[in-house]
Amino acid sequence: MSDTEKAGISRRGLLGATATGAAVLGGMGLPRLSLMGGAAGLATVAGATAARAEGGAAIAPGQLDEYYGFWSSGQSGEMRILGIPSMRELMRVPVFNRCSATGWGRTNESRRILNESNSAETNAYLAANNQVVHDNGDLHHVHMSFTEGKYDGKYLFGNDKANTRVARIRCDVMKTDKVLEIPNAKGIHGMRPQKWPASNYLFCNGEDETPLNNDGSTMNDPTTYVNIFTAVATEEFKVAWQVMVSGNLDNTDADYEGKWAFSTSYNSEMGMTQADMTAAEMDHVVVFNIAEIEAGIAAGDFQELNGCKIIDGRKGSNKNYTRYIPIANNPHGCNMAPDKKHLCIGGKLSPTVTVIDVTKLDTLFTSDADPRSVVVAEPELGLGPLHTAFDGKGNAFTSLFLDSQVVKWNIEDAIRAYNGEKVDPILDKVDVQYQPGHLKTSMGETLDADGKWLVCLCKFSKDRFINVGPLKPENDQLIDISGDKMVVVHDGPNFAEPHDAIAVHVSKVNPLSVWNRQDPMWAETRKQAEADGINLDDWQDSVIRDGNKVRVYMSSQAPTFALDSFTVKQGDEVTVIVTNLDDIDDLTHGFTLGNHGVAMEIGPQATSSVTFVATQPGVHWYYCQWFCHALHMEMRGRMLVEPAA
Ligand code: CUK
Ligand code: CUA
Ligand code: CA
Repeated sequence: MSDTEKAGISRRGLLGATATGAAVLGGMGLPRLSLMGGAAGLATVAGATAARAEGGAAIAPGQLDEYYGFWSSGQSGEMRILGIPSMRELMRVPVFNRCSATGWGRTNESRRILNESNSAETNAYLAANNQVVHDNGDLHHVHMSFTEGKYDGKYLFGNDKANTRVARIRCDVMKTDKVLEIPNAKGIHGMRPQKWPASNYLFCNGEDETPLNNDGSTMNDPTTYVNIFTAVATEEFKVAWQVMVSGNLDNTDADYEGKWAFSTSYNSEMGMTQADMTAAEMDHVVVFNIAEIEAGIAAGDFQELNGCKIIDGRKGSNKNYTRYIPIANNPHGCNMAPDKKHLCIGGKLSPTVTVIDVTKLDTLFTSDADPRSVVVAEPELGLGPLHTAFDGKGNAFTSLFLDSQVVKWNIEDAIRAYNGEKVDPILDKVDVQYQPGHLKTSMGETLDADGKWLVCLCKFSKDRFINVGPLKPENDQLIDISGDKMVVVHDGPNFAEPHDAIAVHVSKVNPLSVWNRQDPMWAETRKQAEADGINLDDWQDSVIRDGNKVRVYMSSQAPTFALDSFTVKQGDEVTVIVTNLDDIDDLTHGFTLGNHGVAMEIGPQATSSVTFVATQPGVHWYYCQWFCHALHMEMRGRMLVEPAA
């Protein structure tokens, strides 16, 4: 038994003996505080509510937030977690991006997830361009899974408009566990989980039109172009079915009965230039009839392409799969109210929001009713209405991009006005800074909408912050909507570029603090270890040679790696597998190998691995890059690369 091994075991014994860990860690290394303790946690949440009642968004040091804010990050490709109302950024979860800190996109475990569903074309493209994964993503929308119209705290989902993918994030560990490249569609934009009875489907809009067989045989004839709406089965994370539609698809939402999905289209013209895309007076909302589509699939009324079943839901297909409701030119947002009845479509180029009564939609499938007969209100709210959010009390909040305002309006009043009564549905307007896109209310896209907070994601921060150069931050503003008047209480600068966010009450989410050793994330790695005769759950300090492949197993425990050196030969393909045997809160280690572009996070009780070819003879130090202990600087070792003969 080596000295390090002895040290490791005794240290583990010491930590294991103290269930709380905090006191021991404080004595050994850095002082650590547990702020999450049951009674203390509840007290601080109550404190946050008190602060709001006083009209401020301030959360004092040591106080906890009442809501998780799950933020998209647009072209940054990640998901971010903020606290609401403090607007403090708490965590970044890499999804479609590569991450220097955690090794997402570099570790074997993350590459398996990122590449699992790649098409043959994507793999050929990556190989030809010396890429192992796509380096970017454009994550516009984050939504949580539902059970019976309420958040169930199980998964979060995100879209990648850039590379036609969707991803699933596990809420127990806040890590991405599935990435799916969607065949046949192009540019997944709008994305929503089904709300009722549960999120069995994830609905995904293909925004960009292409020929269905996009192999170059026809390119310049837009009449051969189609757009594809996809339902992904959320547990298997595979395409369940697809629908071919007329016009492109922008944003989407689902109802509270599990009957419908809806998508806005700004290019019903199938224009290939901006002038052509805005030429028609009316575009449309597509209504998808879920039961009819499922029946059509079961009856075999589909064509199969790239492993997906595609139903024809285009205009004039004379089937009951879809209906098209005309909406003024170039609509954008698509938001279902928690009253279970009203769907709000943002007019964008029209100053109106169109309100559709979804309980009337059956008539469009069972009679020749005018598709516009389901429109029950169309209030004129201001310039550039994009997205709408709800307070659960019958009021709606719409972002006005061109007016740089949020408008609060009452849905029932808008319906009365549409029916000719003299009533102004607009209750309040507040200036925001500047040009807002999405806005989200606390719990507002669920039956638990509580009308406390509104987050308004402004596309520009114009004059709000000191100048940081030509590239400016966006501005996520927090608005108190608990009273009659909306009050802007916080400016939150943010990096490129949140499109959407959700505010989820802390009672709905309960992440782990320590990984489960049997987590499926590293099941493949565990299989290899078993084949190599290694027990990943115990202290490991083994180097296994398998031809020119070398597998280096080392566990870690603050502040040591099981191996303080290992030797390989120049040209070897080396896989380093690190298991963090520390099993206490917040004790993450890392593994960074100097001059090799290799770094990864290894959370408490996690296993991570990374593979590289050792091309450079000589001495190379590796170290733990997560400050974990008073002796963290000393948590390092050497890789010795013997020159090739
Ligand atoms: S979209 Cu960006 S502001 Cu992608 Cu939901 Cu409307
Ligand atoms: Cu382990 Cu720093
Ligand atoms: Ca249009």
